Amino acid sequence: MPESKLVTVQRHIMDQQAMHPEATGAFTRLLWDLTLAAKIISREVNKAGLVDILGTTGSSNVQGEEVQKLDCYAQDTIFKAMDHGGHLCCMASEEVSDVIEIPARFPKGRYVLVFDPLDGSSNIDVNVSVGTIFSILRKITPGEDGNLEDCLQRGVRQVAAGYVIYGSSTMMVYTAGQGAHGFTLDSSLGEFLLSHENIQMPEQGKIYSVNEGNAHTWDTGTKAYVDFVKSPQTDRKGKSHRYIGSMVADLHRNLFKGGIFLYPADCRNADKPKPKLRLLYEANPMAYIVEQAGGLAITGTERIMEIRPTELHQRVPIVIGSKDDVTEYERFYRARGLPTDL
Ligand code: P6P
Repeated sequence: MPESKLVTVQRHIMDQQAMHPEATGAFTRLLWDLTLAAKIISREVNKAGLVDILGTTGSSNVQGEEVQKLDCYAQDTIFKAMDHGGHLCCMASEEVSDVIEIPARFPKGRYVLVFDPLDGSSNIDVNVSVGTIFSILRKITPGEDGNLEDCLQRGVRQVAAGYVIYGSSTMMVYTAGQGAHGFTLDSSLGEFLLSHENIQMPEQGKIYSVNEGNAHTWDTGTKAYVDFVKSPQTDRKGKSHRYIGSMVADLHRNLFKGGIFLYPADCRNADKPKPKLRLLYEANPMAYIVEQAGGLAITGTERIMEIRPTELHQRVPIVIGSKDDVTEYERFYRARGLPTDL
C-alpha cells in the first residue's frame, strides 16, 4: 500500500497552480473559498435529518431559526463565500434564473463560477447522498462586469470543475486539467485531505445507471443498448442496474467502480426531444471530471464539452462513464438499434 501523502486540498491546488507559471493565485484563492462553502453546506446537510425530525414544530428549528430549504441555504452559502473575494466577474446558478452580478461594493476578477448548489436535493429527506457541482470559466468579454456571454462557453473552455458529495463522508473531487483528484473531509480538522489522487475510471464497468421508468420515452438506439447490456452475452455477464436518482452520487460510484450513466432525452415527440439534465452546471463539469479520469461524455453523437451553449439553463441528453461502455453505446445510438456488425 503506497504511503498516503498528508495533503490538504489547498496544498494540492497550490501545487497545481505551480504548474501554471502564469497563474496569479486568484484561481487558488477562488477554489479555497469554494472549499469553505462546501464545509459549511456539509455541516448543514449532515444535520438535515435531525432538523427534519426536530423541525416537526413547524417551519422553525429548535434554535428558533427559520428552517431554510437546504438548496436555498446552499445557494446563499456559496454566494456569500464567493461574492467578495475579487476573483469572479459573475456567477450563474441552477437556483437563479439570470446571471448573478458581483455586488458593486466588491472587487471583480477574471473568472466565472457556474454551479448547482445542491443537486438531487429532493433526496435530502430520505437521507440519500446529494452534491454541489461547480464549473469555473475565464471571463472572455471586455470590461469588469461579467455577463451571459461569459457564462455561455463550451465545456472545453473550463479552467476547473468539480463536485462535493455529501454522503457517508463528504468528498470533493476536482480537476484543473491535470487529472481528477478526490479529497475527503476530516470534519475534526475541518480539512479536505487527499484520499484519491489521479483517479482512473475503469475502461469498462459492470454497472449501468438509468431511470428505467423512462424507457418508454427513449430513442430506439438507447432502448436496444439497455436491453443488450443488461442481458448476458457470450463474452460477458449482463451489467447490474444501479440508480440512485442523484447524479453526483451515481457518477461518483461509477467513477471509482466503472460503468455508464445515461439520461437520454424524452423522444416521444421526435421533432422536439426533451432532455432533463443541465449543460452548464451538471453535464459540463461532470464531463470534465470523467474525461480527466479517462472516461467519455456524449449526447449520443456529440462530445458534451464541445456543445456551444445558447441558454443559461439549457438541457442536454447525457451518456457518461467508462470509455468502452460509452463508445459501445454510441454505436447503438447511431445505428438506431443493435449494430449489424456487433
Ligand atoms: P429522475 C436530481 O433531481 C437530478 O437533477 C439529477 O441529480 C439526477 O440524476 C436526476 O435529476 C434524476 O432524475 O427523473 O430519474 O428522478
